[in-house]
Amino acid sequence: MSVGIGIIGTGVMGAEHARILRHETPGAHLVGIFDADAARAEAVASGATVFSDPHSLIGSDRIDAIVIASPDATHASLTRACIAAGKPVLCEKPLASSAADALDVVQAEVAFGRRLIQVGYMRRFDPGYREIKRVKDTGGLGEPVLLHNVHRNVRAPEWFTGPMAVTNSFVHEIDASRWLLGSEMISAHVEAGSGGEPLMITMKTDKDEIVSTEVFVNAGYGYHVHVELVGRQGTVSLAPASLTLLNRDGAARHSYPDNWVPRFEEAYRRQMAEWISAVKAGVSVGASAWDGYLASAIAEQIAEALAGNGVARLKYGPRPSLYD
Ligand code: ISE
Repeated sequence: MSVGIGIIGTGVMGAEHARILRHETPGAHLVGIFDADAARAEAVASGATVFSDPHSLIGSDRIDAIVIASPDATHASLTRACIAAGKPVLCEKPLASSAADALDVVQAEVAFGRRLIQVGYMRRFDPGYREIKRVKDTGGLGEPVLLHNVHRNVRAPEWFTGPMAVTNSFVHEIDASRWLLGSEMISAHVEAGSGGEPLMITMKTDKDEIVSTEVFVNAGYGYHVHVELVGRQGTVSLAPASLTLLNRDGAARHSYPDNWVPRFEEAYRRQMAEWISAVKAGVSVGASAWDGYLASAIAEQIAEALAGNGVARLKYGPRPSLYD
């Protein structure tokens, strides 16, 4: 059986998900598209039905599962509509634009009684991140003590407002750090450079590990994501993600992409393939709604700390048994 997919939102990520589904994902086919900008939806549709509103797409009996890639503020209500329709959903990060809204989605899924939501924290599917996790999980570093993350964008997207460097960008490192270490974050400290960036965020985990992250969304030179895990017996880090090394004029040059789509191309592909297999098998993979809630709840508290004294004792409720 081929899974019929609907995509809501055809900006950078929605268009990329449509491309991956169409050309690189056996076992699924693109049935329908919705975007608030109908011309943009038409441009991506090429044969798929363009719906005039997201709710008729979610309700269509030709659509088995939904990808949500619309603006952050719409994620929670659309995800709840998918739960109400009993359909699996791959929702782009963040799960919601506030912790309260993300918790509301979690509660809706718990009331439904079965996991339907995967949040698009795609670093969990990146071959380099997976190798770091494998090395750590097989004891190759000894006891982990420190995780260094770097998250640099060429420039902030024009739709970035307020603390989105935390709630839209840094959420990735919250999720990746929890997943890599298998730890929960308990406190945080944040400092901003002059003019508001870069941000330097330090978190402490429930196993006393330190997680440091630089977030610099206007770094200028390229899209650059890095991570190094330090253990008592060694360290493991991502190798340069560049496809080539150019030797010229007395220098060796790796190249950087302009944004996350080429950098995480393989992660997006694997994320889609594993999501489709999980939908078929009725199981779940990747970041759950609970993981999505925690990323948003921690980000919100760090954004508040950024506007205050820089310190946060992180608070969140107990994990429902659905996510054990
Ligand atoms: C963007 O929305 C993403 O998800 C990218 O992966 C991230 O690196 C970027 O900072 C975000 O704005």
